[in-house]
Amino acid sequence: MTVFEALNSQTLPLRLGGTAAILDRVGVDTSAWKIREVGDGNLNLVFIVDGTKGSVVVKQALPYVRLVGESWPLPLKRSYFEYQALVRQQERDPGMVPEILHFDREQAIIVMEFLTPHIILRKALIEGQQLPRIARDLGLFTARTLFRGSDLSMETRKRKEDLALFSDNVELCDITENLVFSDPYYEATLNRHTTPQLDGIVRELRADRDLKVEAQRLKHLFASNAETLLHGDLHTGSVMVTPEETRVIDPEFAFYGPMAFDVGMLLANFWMSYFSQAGHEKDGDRADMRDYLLDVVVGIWDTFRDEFSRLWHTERNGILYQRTLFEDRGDALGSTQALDEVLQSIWTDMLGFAGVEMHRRILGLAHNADFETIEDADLRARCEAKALKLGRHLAVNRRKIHSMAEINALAGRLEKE
Ligand code: SR1
Ligand code: MG
Repeated sequence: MTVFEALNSQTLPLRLGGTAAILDRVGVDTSAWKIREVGDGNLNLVFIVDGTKGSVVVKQALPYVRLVGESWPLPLKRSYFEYQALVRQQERDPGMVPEILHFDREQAIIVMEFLTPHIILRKALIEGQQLPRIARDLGLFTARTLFRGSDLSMETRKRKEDLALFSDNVELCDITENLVFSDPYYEATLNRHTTPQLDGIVRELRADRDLKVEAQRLKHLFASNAETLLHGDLHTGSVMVTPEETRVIDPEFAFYGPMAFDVGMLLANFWMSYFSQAGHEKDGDRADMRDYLLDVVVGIWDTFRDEFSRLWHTERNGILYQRTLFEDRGDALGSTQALDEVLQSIWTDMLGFAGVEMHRRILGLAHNADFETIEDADLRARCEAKALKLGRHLAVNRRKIHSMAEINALAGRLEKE
């Protein structure tokens, strides 16, 4: 049996220096490799390897949660699901994920293209950068991956095989089920809100019966609606950008779940960025940045809806809403009616998922840098409180919300409070 060994800068060339695809990209002289561990995520080791010819990224899963330590074991197989998800995402929206050069299942290592000069989208937004492509790229990515990984598109046997394959990503689903849908709404041991000024609103939210019922409904949906292959952790830290290019990384939470989950998590992170901007105004007013972020939210949703609709009319070859019931019988209106209903249900659930994501990033274990890097605790609390209020509104009132304009107007009013 092969023994797992966590890489370090000494062992990495020994482990990977015999792999042609890597040597080809980095250069054959392994003694010239410069290796940096740059992982700042919650789970894994990430190295950048620079050689005479070029660079690669080496990602290795650890057998525990890096954020917490060895007391929280986490299986290495998540690396296999990440690899499988990257392969599918590349097929479903070519060019939107990093190229994979090598995968070692036993050592839980994925070697991939080094994206440069890309930076993490969350960092770019904190710096106040406006990326012109992200709304369209992310709207297309979500529509294409979610549609093409579902029963609307896939051949039934292939989809059921995939459903079985990813259903083993249990421990990562378990993290989301607890950290997103349950922990924020009671005094869970892992919770930490870093801002005591929020104690009052946190008490209110945890006593809010309507909110807790919605959070549990959403959890039910997440756990039981195996609709499509999700990225599973699609936040602004899982996107790398330049002004010209957008790439999606880190799908280790991939599994079959509701389409609305990826879209909701993604949009939540833009709304959080919106409320955090006031904490990053040292170098000047961020009014333009706030307008930009609300435009991005509208752009992602509009692009998602339009692309999903296009795929519905052109690629609907799966077992659901089959053509022989509609178009082939001259009833194109029937399929359009079904599409409207599917989109309406994605819209409603997406808002709910966005709401709980906003809560868990402030109240739960895993926070985000948008708020965490605001040093002034009073200011941070004011920013976070606005996000908590919007999150509550989205989760509880999602069935009564009809447009992005309505939500963005509320965000604007909260921002002015
Ligand atoms: C214990 S893992 C905490 C969070 O980090 C990941 O990026 C996911 O968002 C997860 O919920
Ligand atoms: Mg991640």
